[in-house]
Amino acid sequence: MALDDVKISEIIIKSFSEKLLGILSSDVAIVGGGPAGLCAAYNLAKAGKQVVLFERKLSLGGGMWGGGIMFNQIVVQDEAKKILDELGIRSVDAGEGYFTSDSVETVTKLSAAACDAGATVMNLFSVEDVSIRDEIVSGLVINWSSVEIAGLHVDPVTVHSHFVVDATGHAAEIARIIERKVGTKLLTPTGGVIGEKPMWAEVAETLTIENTKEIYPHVYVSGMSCNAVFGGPRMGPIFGGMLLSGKKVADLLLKRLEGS
Ligand code: 48F
Repeated sequence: MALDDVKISEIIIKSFSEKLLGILSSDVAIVGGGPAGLCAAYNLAKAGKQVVLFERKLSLGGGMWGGGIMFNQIVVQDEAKKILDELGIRSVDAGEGYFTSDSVETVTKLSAAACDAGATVMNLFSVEDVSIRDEIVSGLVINWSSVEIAGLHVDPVTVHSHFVVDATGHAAEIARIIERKVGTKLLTPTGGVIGEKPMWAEVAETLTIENTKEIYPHVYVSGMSCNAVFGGPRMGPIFGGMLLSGKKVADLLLKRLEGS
């Protein structure tokens, strides 16, 4: 077969344009492709929902690749082991309810599961704003990460989504955008982003799951951003809470979508 360079360009441009048109409206738009966002995407797409996940970086996985201090192993507690098992991620029993798995295997199998389930992944996109109608978030404003990184003055475009998940990790970027633009109207005790507290894995893991909830009409938090928003501690390289939070936000949204 003779290869035509321009034909290759045409295939990429046409198929990507179709993909982009396909995400102009979704059931759930997830911001952040770390463990929480990926687990949410997998569970929502598996249930047949139209899911798009935006990730600023080239690769999915967020803070999971490097395990702890670049030792590429992660730890999960026994409550989360069933998620590893469901995805075929091998783990080793480290005793006393702790399990450990290879972080690269965990990221890649979680990412593959989200894609296989039907989630559309838009890497290299940054969410830089939200769209709000009648005090409900109705979509996201997106731009190429390269535009953001280069500081270019290029306007973004808007996509519609019934629900948004802020899975942006420590930065809690979507919550902070809403706080900055509409004032202290978040569904937190202060109405704003409270900010994360120092490391304390046990409390942090519990609070992450407890605070996986709606923080503004049609916006939910999942993963480490729950603790940043509600003032919980950080947890370091234990990842069960991230996976369980992703599963919880998917369950909450499935109920909302079925009721709407
Ligand atoms: O940080 P990240 O892995 O969040 P997570 O899923 O997990 C947290 C853990 O990795 C770790 C921890 C637990 O042990 O404390 O930090 O809650 O993934 C967040 C992803 O969101 C992307 C960012 O590049 C990262 O991959 N992200 C952040 N802001 C934006 C974004 C944005 N505005 N637009 C697109 N992507």
